[in-house]
Amino acid sequence: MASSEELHKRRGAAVARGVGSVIPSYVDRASGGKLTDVDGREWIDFAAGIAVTNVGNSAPRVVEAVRAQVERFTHTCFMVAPYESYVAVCEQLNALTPGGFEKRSALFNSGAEAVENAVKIARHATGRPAVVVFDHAYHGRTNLTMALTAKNMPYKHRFGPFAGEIYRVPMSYPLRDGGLPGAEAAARAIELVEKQVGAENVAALLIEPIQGEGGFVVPAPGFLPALREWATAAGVVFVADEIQTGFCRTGDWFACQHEGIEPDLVTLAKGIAGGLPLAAVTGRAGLMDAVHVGGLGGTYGGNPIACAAALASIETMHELDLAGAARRIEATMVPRLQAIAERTGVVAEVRGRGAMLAVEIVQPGTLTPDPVTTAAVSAACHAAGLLTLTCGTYGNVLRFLPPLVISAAELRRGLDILDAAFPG
Ligand code: PLZ
Repeated sequence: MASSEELHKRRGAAVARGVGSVIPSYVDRASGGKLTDVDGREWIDFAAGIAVTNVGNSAPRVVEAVRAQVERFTHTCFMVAPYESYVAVCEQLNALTPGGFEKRSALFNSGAEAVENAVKIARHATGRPAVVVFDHAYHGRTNLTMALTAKNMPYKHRFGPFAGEIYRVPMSYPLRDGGLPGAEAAARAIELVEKQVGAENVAALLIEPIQGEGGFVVPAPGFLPALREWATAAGVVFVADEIQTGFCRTGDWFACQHEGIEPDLVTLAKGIAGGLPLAAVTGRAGLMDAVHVGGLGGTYGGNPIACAAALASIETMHELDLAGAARRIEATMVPRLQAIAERTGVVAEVRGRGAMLAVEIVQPGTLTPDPVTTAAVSAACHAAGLLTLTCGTYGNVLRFLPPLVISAAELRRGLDILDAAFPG
């Protein structure tokens, strides 16, 4: 087998430079909470392929379901010749997502595509043009979703012009807004929308209930419910982007459940199918069915292999109680992260929910972001065999997204490496 070093050389001559990688090691195999690279080195996985392999890599049920489906048929295109598993995935999503009302779903390939379609549906159903998004938001890399995403580098720089009718308002970010109560932070955002856009022009309000790439920002309690209430009164479609937070990641099936809110539409991807590419928009039947026949679709959306994997992943989440597993991961990790914060003085906040946790790193005694220390800690983790990711508008958030099936021993080992990677 070629070594990582050899593969990296070949890559330089074959793969476009614009596609980056966090580590220079090439994967040979992966399962549970571990990756093994082609050089035989083992990594503890605190990334889960960016919150995708919630059920673990090559989860037994997923492997079995994919194998069986590949043997039956690989692709017919649901828009040409439909099949049961697409319908079954939609039934599952309609039942699992928050909201007791009648729902419909449509399946796509990537998170960005799901977000694009949620905007299409909201605009079509309301006949309104505007979309409200938040500071630090991340919704994807396609043209419309670049416009919805906040951060310039690396996502948007020199890739414009962007789609119009997107309006950005302040997020509730307790560490950086003086702990503004949720209802007040919502009122601040709503006033901007009403004064600068006009509620009657707004098709959708799009928000990650806990922000992902933007820094694992958990809004103050009451923020999401106040926005939900305003959207209802204003006839605005409330879209929750649960692409990173969904499927047991935060200790419940979906992050909206922690605040008891019911979105009109929810966008889903990542954890849905145990690593196979699948995404969805699920929501109120009246909105979803407003679109004319043929108005939604795509060649691969709801591919049968991805659908088989999704059904097996959802079954695994039930069977292993992975929401409970995420809560147990939180209970193990948070005290360790807090101890690191107290020891080093560079952590301004430990935050997140379930197995979606992060530390925000600053210059001691200030709120000045310290992306240099953040990168150094992450590099020290990588050198010691722990796969971690950074995020945040200021590049100063170290985030932890272990597969929910990580063993207690692997989790402990990862935390020991992390502890040793911090200065002091
Ligand atoms: N919405 C909330 O987290 C994807 C992006 C990694 P796709 N996040 C990881 C990168 O640098 O490209 C994401 C998300 C939220 C939408 C998306 C987009 O999902 O499947 O990457 O298109």
